[in-house]
Amino acid sequence: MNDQPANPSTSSATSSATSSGLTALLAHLDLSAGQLEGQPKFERRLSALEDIYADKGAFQEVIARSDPVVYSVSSLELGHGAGDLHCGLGVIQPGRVGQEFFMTKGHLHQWREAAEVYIGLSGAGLMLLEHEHTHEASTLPFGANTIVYVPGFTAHRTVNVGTEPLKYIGVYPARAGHDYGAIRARNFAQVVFAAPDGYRVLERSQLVQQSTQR
Ligand code: S6P
Ligand code: ZN
Repeated sequence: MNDQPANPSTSSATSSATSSGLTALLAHLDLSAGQLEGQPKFERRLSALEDIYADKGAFQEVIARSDPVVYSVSSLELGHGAGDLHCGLGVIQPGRVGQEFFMTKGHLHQWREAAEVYIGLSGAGLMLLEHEHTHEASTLPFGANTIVYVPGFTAHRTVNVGTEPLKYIGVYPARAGHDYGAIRARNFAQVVFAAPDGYRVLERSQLVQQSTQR
């Protein structure tokens, strides 16, 4: 699977949506298959996500047994012009690596100004947000019947804290692109752990201190 989703947009490109005619603008959601019918879908398996988990021992234990699909995204990318939008249907499976839940890799947009709207369809999750410059971090509830607006310059990661698949749609500028590099280097400042009553959110710096004090 390609680590870096395609970003074919340029501000001078013409919109393929308008050039292919208005009849081509309808897409059907197959929610049970987690697929936008007739559109491409990629799957991210656990083996591609080692960097994001704090407990490397727990990661090795899970991966020794199997390499499950953690999440998939089926994308609708009709136009590539400066004003066009893309969207993706994301499905994060329920599961854990040690005390951490299945979650997305997380990214900033290559075009930093690009915002995104996340629309929760089903399941129970969280959205981790972190501003690239101010480093303000926030973890918002996200799932069925919620919408999260992700502003520009804000890294975002989605976490499934429930027992069923977390399904959502993200809508973003066609030219947004993905930048995984900055997040890979330092990871998100907030970490979500399973707790008897659901989950708790910790600062990663707290986590490092705790493990070095042991
Ligand atoms: C794209 C949008 C989503 C994510 C998807 C997977 O801007 O935010 O479609 O690509 O949730 O997350 P990630 O971090 O692996 O791209
Ligand atoms: Zn995004």
